[in-house]
Amino acid sequence: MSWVLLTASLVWAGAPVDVARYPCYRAISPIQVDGKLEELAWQVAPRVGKLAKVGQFCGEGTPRSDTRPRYRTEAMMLWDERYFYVAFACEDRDMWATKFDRDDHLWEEEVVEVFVDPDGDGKDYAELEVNPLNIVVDLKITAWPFPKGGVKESDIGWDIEGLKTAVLAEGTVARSHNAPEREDGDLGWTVEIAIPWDALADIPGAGGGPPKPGDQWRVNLYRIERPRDGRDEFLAWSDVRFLNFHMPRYFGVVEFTGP
Ligand SMILES: [Ca+2]
Ligand SMILES: [Ca+2]
Ligand SMILES: [Ca+2]
Repeated sequence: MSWVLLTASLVWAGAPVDVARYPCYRAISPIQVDGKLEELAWQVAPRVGKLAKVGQFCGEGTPRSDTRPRYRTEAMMLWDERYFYVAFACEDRDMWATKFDRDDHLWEEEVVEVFVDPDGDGKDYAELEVNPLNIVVDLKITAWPFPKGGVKESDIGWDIEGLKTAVLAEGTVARSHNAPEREDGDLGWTVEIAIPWDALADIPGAGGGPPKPGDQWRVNLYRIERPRDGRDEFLAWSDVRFLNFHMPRYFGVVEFTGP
């Protein structure tokens, strides 16, 4: 094998160097999924850093200097033997949702999203979305291979068995586009999620069960914010380069740490 080919295959096997990385601590205290991020474990968990706008090549000319979103979004992750925990804290002056049922197409409105590719193959992964009313949509996704990306197949009938989610809204969530609650000035919403490891065994390539300390999984965290007076904003933890969340090559690297 030539050096060029060898180098190319090494790069291909791992994550690109410029994706986000995160040390996921093992929870040092029990997590109660109630939307309140008051547990000691959350207090000591690292923040991922603020989510930023995606869309370098979105075709609408969003310049890279303009990645700052309208509102702050912070996120954290934790794990234990049973669950992968994700928390979001979303500043939002105007929370709204008009979809009220499991597996509604929440991505058409305001959501936070978690994509989990357990074996990091850049092909099969789980997608979970939660809206400000704590409604959930979950899907099993197969993406087109890099560089095309995008959804090749999706199974919205798949549900994450044993999933726990909670939202704490500070303010009022408007339930229609013109509800008076859209004008009353909100503070934001926090989301607390527990995904059972066992449920992720349904993803092709996943081994099932919890990771071992030192394991690295590919994960991305997103938010969609749709203001009344401005452009919709698509935010990511690990920049996916395109206005397409389904670019698993650019998901972040989450390393699960011991003890
Ligand atoms: Ca809690
Ligand atoms: Ca909003
Ligand atoms: Ca589902």
